Amino acid sequence: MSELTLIIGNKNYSSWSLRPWIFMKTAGIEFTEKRIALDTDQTKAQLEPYFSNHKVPVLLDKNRIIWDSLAILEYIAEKYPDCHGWPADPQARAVARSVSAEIHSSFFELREDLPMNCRKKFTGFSPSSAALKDIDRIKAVWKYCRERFSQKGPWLFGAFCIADAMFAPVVFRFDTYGVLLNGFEKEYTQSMLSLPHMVQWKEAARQEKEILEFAEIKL
Ligand SMILES: N[C@@H](CCC(=O)N[C@@H](CS)C(=O)NCC(=O)O)C(=O)O
Repeated sequence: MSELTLIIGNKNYSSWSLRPWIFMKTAGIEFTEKRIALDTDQTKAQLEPYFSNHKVPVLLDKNRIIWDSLAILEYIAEKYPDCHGWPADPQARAVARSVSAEIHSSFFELREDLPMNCRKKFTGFSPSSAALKDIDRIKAVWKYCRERFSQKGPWLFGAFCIADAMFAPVVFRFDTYGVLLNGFEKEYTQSMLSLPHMVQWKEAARQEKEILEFAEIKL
């Protein structure tokens, strides 16, 4: 058994869980996965031991408990210096940290209006003007990174790094709600959706039976 355990929520809905999961899978870091279904009568008690305010994801490393997706990713980058958590170039790294912090602390309208729901596919969904502002900012962030730092690969900073993992749930959201994308935005989302582990996550999401009504948008 691996020394690391990653506690995640429902794959269909838990956007925050996807971030460390996809990064660790893509980096080839072994871990045991423990899924706790959210919003059930048992969820609170099941998450009680981890001091995470009853939220996922949580990483367990022997007697250490690390919660919050970005903190987990930082911990992994430090524990495995060769996993390419952050770009090697200091300027690229500073921007990668900035955009990761931004996606972590912003875009509330997008989260509210376009909840992650991997197994759904909407046609004719119109984001609110507030959500559109978030979407436009995300596209601008991708453009900024890609124009400056992505000479050596399809990802925001060339090689896949924590910043890409932070944006992975947004890619599922854009796909689910049919957000209009151009040129490099389409290429970037296509690269992300084609990652074998993204395909695997979505397939597992499809197998899940739970329905969280608050995350189901009715057109
Ligand atoms: N900032 C935290 C947010 C974690 C979070 O809100 N997780 C959601 C699932 S995606 C959760 O556990 N919700 C359960 C609840 O709030 O009861 C992180 O990045 O890990």
